[in-house]
Amino acid sequence: MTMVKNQVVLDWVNEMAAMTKPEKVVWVDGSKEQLDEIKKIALETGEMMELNQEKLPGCLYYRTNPKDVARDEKRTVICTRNKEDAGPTNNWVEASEMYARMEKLFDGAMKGRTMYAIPFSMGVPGTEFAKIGIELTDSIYVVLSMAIMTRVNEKVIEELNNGADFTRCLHSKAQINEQEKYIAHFPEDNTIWSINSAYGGNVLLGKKCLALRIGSYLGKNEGWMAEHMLILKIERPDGSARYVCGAFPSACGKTNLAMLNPPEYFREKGYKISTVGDDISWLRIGKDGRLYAVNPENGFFGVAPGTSMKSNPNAMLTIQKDTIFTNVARNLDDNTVWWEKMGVDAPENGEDWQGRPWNGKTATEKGAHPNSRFTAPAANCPTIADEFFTGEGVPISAIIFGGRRAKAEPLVHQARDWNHGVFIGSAMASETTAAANGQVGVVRHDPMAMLPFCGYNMNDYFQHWIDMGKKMTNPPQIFHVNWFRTDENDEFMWPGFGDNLRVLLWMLDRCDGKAEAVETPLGYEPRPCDIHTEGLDIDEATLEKLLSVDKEIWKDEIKGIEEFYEKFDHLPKEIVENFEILKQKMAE
Ligand code: GTP
Ligand code: SPV
Ligand code: MN
Repeated sequence: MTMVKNQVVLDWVNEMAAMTKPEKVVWVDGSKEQLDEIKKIALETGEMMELNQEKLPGCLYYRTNPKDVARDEKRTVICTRNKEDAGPTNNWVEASEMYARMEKLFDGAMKGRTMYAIPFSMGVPGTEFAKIGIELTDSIYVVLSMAIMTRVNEKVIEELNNGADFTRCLHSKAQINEQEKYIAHFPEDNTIWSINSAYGGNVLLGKKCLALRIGSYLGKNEGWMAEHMLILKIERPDGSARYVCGAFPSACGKTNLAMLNPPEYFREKGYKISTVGDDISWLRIGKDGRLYAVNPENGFFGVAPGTSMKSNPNAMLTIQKDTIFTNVARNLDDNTVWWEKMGVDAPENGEDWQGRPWNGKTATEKGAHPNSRFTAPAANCPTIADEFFTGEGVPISAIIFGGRRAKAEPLVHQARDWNHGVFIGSAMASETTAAANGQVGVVRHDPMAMLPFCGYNMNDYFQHWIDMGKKMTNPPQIFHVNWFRTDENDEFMWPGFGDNLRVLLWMLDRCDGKAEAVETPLGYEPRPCDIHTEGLDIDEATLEKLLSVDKEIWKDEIKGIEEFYEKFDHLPKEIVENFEILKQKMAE
């Protein structure tokens, strides 16, 4: 393999090794031969298990400590010199204090283990968007996952040897000690330290930690944006291609929308969907004044439960090979995987996500953890877009915000303009999910789906959105959707999944100035007749309900926004103005 010669890199790795004291340091170059060797070690030690290699070639099974099954927001910290720079929504510890605290935890944390050094790129190396990181870790799960989720190859090493800057990522699973778990970010030093977890978003440091928390900080300083957004391409029968981004909180439907399978009626007409990204977007303004997006990741870390050939066939086809399954149930008869709402019978002879004997017929508890996941190469996805591979930005026509709201939010509405859209994003709320530790199903405000991922002061983050809008001559239209509205029996009223295309088509027509809309206090909305319902069994009364805005409920919503905004001491005036307009319109 090409050797890393950059002395800054080598000094840093030596320093981290002197602190963590591993038995040895192994550089990872991403080659199949080396990854196969590393995989073998994980199978020998039991860190991971091999699944049925005929049915699921290249697939592995991984189980975490039952207390380490999701992102841990309470233990996630932004460490700056001044508290003000972390802002009102982040946990903060003064940077030097946090280094001192964590140096004690990292001291000897890798004793008897191997330290793997993984140079990786977020984005295609060599493109305008790409950023390099190096993750040092004592977890083989992390090595194999990073090789799927990021670009790990010789080009990255070449860039480092040419003097490229990099994010310094240090991870040790240590003893998976809950009390001493930290996921700490030092944006001012381009550094991330994570200890005592071995789960996804806490430890795959290229993802939420670099691509969002450090990324958003870099974006603010360098004039671009890092967002919790999917990217989707829609081709219509007239040959036009459009790209949209969507920001929904964790486990609220990004992967599913990104891989949307059009209803038969639209497929036959020639509508086609391709997937550019399912979780993270990096966005820059192009010379033409439009907003361009790339997906900096190289794989999908998707929610397993609910994924079936009916709900998301493209995801099911993506995970047939070279995939890591975490905390799902296992079928012991044929050594395959299972989860709730997979659309196939539960195993009679199985094991639940904690490895306990489990029989789907008699079980009262879930087989798979609600936040169980698959980690799969994006290249496996049947709908992956060509643009994903070039790493060049795609021009964004629409930005969609959304969340899980049983009652308050209509199926879709459109912002009057960019600043109104920024207000909508800043005020959005969603019911919490199993993707993060804590209570599930409680409504919380989650601006732009970035509450857990903004690496700096959120007041300034809102201002950055307003400022970016001012720099664009042709900004995307902004929309808000809610696939999760329920009726009086608590059943979802909207079929969701592939049928979400029906809502996307109205949006695209709005972007093209073609579709009708009515004005509501929230913005523009389609009339029921503006939504294509061909081939869908839904009556007009239901559609009307889905699109309705209940002013009584919105009295409480407004109170909720007011309370939430109290956290922020310098909200942009454009947001305040748009909130005032909403209050007036709701009172009319
Ligand atoms: P993260 O990876 O945590 O960021 O989540 P995500 O936003 O990508 O969510 P994902 O697409 O994985 O969906 C999460 C859960 O919501 C899954 O169980 C899906 O089956 C379900 N879901 C997704 N889209 C829809 C929809 O349109 N309607 C309904 N009812 N459920 C949906
Ligand atoms: C999310 O929680 O938004 C995820 C999963 O995409 S994790 O990588 O764990 O953050
Ligand atoms: Mn996510």
